[in-house]
Amino acid sequence: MDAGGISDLDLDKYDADEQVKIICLGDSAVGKSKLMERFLVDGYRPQQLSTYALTLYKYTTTINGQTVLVDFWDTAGQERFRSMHPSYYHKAHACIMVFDVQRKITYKNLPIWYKELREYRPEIPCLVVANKIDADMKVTQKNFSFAKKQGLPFYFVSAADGTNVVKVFKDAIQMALSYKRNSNDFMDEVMRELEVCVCLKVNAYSS
Ligand SMILES: Nc1nc2c(ncn2[C@@H]2O[C@H](COP(=O)(O)OP(=O)(O)O)[C@@H](O)[C@H]2O)c(=O)[nH]1
Ligand SMILES: [Mg+2]
Repeated sequence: MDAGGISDLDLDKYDADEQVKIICLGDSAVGKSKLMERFLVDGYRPQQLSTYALTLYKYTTTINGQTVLVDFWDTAGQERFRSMHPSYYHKAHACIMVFDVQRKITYKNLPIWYKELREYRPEIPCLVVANKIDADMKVTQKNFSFAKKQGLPFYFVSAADGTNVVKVFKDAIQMALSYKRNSNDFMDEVMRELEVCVCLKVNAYSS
């Protein structure tokens, strides 16, 4: 498997028509892993990839008659350094960005995560998730303006009692799919290769 987790072998193995990669970002202990586990409860097959220090969950679902294989990528501690390895972002189609309503600092750090995300994936859909609302329902009255300012969808959730968890993940899969279908990723790659070729030619002529 390549670093993007996308391979035709996988599509065959899971008999899937399409494959998307969804990543999770946010500070340590905001509940990223719990959220994934909550969504995946029975059907998940975690795979620890030690080289990349992450856990990969494979999930299949049917959307409009098509089998979609979703690779959910979860961190394995690297987020402590407030930065992820580029391979984590590589070919991701959507991002779920999580903070903990009980710890203000995790909300304040969202712009750091968002900036890094946009350096690698300028266009992918990003969903902002306020987790642990079970601890204090009053927080849902509060105004967390980061998502609104950036024009991103926002959800109050609880991995502990399950509030909105399925909704967030289903929305993320839908957004990842429509991004993949409509994006210019493929053309971007072609253009980049062309640019490299042109550069090589220029160099060849100038020497
Ligand atoms: N009360 C409450 N605790 C949660 C919730 N989600 C996660 N936790 C707790 O927060 C801690 C960190 O969760 P974890 O999923 O490991 O966070 P990660 O580091 O972001 O992956 C654990 O002790 C969880 O039990 C939630 O929705 N409500
Ligand atoms: Mg975790």
